[in-house]
This record gives sequence, C-alpha cells and structure tokens, in this order.
Amino acid sequence: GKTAFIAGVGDDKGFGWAIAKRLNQAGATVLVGTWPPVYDMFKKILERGKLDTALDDGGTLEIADVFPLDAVYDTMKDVPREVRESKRYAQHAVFALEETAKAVKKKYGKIDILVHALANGPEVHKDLLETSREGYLTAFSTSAYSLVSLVQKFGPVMNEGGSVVSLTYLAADGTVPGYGGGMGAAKAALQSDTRTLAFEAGRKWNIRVNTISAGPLRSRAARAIGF
Ligand code: ZID
Repeated sequence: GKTAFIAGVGDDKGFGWAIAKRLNQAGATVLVGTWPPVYDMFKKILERGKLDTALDDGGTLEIADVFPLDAVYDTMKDVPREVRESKRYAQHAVFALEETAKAVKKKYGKIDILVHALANGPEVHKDLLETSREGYLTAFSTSAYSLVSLVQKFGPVMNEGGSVVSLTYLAADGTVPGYGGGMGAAKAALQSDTRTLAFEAGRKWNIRVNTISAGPLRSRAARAIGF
C-alpha cells in the first residue's frame, strides 16, 4: 500500500482532514503533520473519538501517526530558544521540516504522497495598503516557502513516481477583497514555485508536484477571515 504524509491537519474541518479520508479510503496509510500549538488538542479529540472519521464507504478513518510539525522551521537549528522552550513546543524533540522528514522515513520508510494543506497570513483581514512588512513576509514564509522547504526535505524520502500536492486560491490570479495581508501574492508564489518544483523535482526524484485551486470550505482558517 501507499503511504501519505499530510502537513497541516489540526481538526476535522479543513482540507487536510478531507484529503486524509479519501486517501485512507483508497488504501493509503495516513500520517499527518500537526502544528505544535494545536497538537495536544488535536491528539486529545482524536483519541477520544470526537472527530468525524466516517468514510464514504462506511469505513472509519485511521490516522496511523501524528507528527508535530512547524513548517516555518527548516531545521531544528532555526528554532529560536524561546520557541523551543515554550509551552506547546518544549515536549517535542523535533518539529522542523528536515527532522520530521527523517523521523517519518525512519518509522515508515519512503512515502508516496505528500500533501501541503497549510497556510497562515496574520494580516489576511487587512487590505494590502494596510499590510506590514512583517505580516507580508510571515504569509510568504508559512504559506509559500513552506512548500519549497517541504519538497526539499521530503523529496529524498519519497518513492519514484510519487506525488506532491498543495492547495491554492484564485486570489493568486486576481483581486479578491478580504484576502489581504499578502496572501494573494503568497498563493501566486506558491503557483509559480509549483511549476518550477515540478520541473526540478521531476528530474531529481521522478516525483510530480501540483497545486489545486480550492473552492470555499468552512475550515478554521476560512472562518477566521469571515469566508
Ligand atoms: P485549516 O485551518 O484546516 O488548515 C490550515 C492548517 O495549517 C491548520 O491545521 C494549522 O494548524 C496549520 N498551520 C498553520 N501554521 C502552520 C505552521 N507554521 N506549520 C504547520 N502547520 C501550520 O484550513 P484550510 O483547510 O482552509 O487550509 C488548507 C489549505 O487550503 C491552505 O493552503 C489554504 O490556503 C487552502 N485553501 C483553503 C480555502 C478555504 O476555503 N478553506 C480556500 C482556498 C485555499 C479559500 O480561501 N472562495 C473563497 C475562499 C477560498 C476558496 C474559495
């Protein structure tokens, strides 16, 4: 069977969870990467059976493993001490992209499917004219560079013929009022990088890289911006 790693699952409301269900129903072993600030809550409600695990075919979603993952850190060396020692992070030995890829490989071997289902734009509710440099660059770091780094780190632990997919939004291609904070530009970068990553990673590891422009889903992230 195939093994999938889905980065960006923290509840049962988002795209990551829906993708987990479909992949599990199709027979894949599903591993997820969960942001440390929501890790404890997610594990708790998952273990207590409080999440919607119903598959379309009558089966039940099984998440084989939950890895702590913060996609703004490429290696553990990049994590500031105050973050490493903070409440939600201190319990985890590793949560940066490189070390997480290695931990996945060690426990499950090479993977076949890699899903990027994460984004964060702290000023998404602000017009571009009101957006700070810091908010803009954070949107890019979390929502766009995270894909580049994810492919860099997981490429070596993917089987040939494997597939990477991320989620984008139409605001990359045109103006969408309410989708601010640099998030439109971050999605444009994600789309442009997808083409180049497909070219490079295709030659280097024989894997595919694609992005899907999503329709609206009332995830936690979408509710936060009032969609
Ligand atoms: P979600 O909140 O379920 O998922 C985001 C996840 O990212 C959460 O689990 C966070 O904990 C996690 N996360 C945040 N920061 C980090 C970090 N530093 N490291 C690791 N994890 C982190 O929301 P979702 O399912 O909406 O988002 C998944 C992907 O879908 C993101 O790339 C979105 O940009 C994308 N997407 C979502 C929607 C939507 O409607 N939900 C749309 C397009 C793309 C969209 O906004 N019409 C209007 C709006 C839209 C589409 C059509």
